[in-house]
Amino acid sequence: MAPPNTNKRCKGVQIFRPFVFGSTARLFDPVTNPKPAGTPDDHTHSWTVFVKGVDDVDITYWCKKVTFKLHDSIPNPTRIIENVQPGTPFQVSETGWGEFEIVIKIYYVPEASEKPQTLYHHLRLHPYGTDAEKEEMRTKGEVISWSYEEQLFNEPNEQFFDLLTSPVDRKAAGGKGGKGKGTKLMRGGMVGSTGERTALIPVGSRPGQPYSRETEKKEMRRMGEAKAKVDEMVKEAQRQYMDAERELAALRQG
Ligand code: SLL
Repeated sequence: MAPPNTNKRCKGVQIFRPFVFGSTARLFDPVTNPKPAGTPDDHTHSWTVFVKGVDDVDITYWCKKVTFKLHDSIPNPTRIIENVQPGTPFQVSETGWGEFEIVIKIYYVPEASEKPQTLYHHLRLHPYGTDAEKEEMRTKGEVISWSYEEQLFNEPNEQFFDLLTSPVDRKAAGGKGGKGKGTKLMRGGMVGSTGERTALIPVGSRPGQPYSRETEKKEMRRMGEAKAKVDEMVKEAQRQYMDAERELAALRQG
């Protein structure tokens, strides 16, 4: 018998889920980051590339598998990561000497009936950005290149919609199954008090977890200030233009 048609799309519905991807790299240093035995001589850094939930919230209910295509100079460059513990990153750690583009492919759970999606990440080993940002990376001893992303599910089918919005089984999701609190999943208000899966990001930031409503507000303030500055520059340019026009008119009359 044919299976029931569970592939009906939820018309007009869009659901998004935040996640983070990127890399963290550290220079080898005899004290702070010693080279593991057997590491080739020309390798200067250790690094990790990952895809994970914001604040390590579980994403395995929609993301089933992630492949990372590394540089061809690296032994078996296509790494397949699946069956991760809910609430832990999909990640690959390596050592090396050079920066390159990593092709990240995200595969969805079968219920989604969605084709995999490709992301590109430039592995950064060396401090970059403004002088202040470079200095901060040197001081911390870590080169961080992370991006916040939102996975959009457009008109998910009914079965997947239920999965996306159903209450979290904390035990299955790596928690302690009801007993005890403070599982990773509950941190930062990512899972509502009723336990449903949500798209909320945490209220505040903490080290290693920069994505929050607080950062968002700061960023908006920064953009507001930048816009005010640009508006002022436009006004100043208009004033100069009017002055020049007046000067020109006076010269023509004279
Ligand atoms: C460059 N376009 O020339 C880049 C290539 C390749 C980095 C960087 C090898 C690690 C290994 C490694 O770090 N490759 O041998 O496992 O800078």
